[in-house]
Amino acid sequence: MKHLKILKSQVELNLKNYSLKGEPVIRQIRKLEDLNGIFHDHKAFSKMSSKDIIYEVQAWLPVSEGTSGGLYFGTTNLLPGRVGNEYFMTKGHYHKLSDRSEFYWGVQGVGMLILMDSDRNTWAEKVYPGSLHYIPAHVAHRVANTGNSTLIFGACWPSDSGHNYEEIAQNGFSARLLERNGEPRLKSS
Ligand code: S6P
Ligand code: ZN
Repeated sequence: MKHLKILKSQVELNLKNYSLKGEPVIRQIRKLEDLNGIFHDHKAFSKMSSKDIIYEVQAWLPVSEGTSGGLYFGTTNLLPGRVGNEYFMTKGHYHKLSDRSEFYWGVQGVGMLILMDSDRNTWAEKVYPGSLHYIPAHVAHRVANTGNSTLIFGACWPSDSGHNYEEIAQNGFSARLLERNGEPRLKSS
């Protein structure tokens, strides 16, 4: 019975490094080998250490996956680096229920949120501490780290959205974020 009780939430967010503490918190690590096929320079990719960690996600999923009306909270730590001239980035996905939207926000470091609509128009928003991003329904999303330090961003999404990674794994985004003369540029692929 919670009536009249003053409680402490079961999960805490460390506001400095955005790590989550408590139960239940899930952790998911993505190594370079998990990102096989997403970078365009296969030769550069094959010369790199496949066991290197590229990003780690921590999330609090308070209700079971697929529950309508619930929310999930996650944080992603994306390391700096490049495969050839392409920045380290997350796999990227549409939502399985594609009409579900999401918020991202920048916490530490700099990067780009790369977005692609269902007509395959691709654009990007700068990510930096305090940047806030509304990812509309039917828009694929991924984040690239364009800086020299770990990029940390937060995310909040509906518990019934699910992830559709297959579409991006098969067809990619219609543009790539590449480094040119020290600057990130979106280039049609
Ligand atoms: C979940 C949310 C994030 C990403 C994370 C990794 O909907 O968008 O927590 O899962 O940033 O990206 P990805 O594309 O590998 O799931
Ligand atoms: Zn998402």
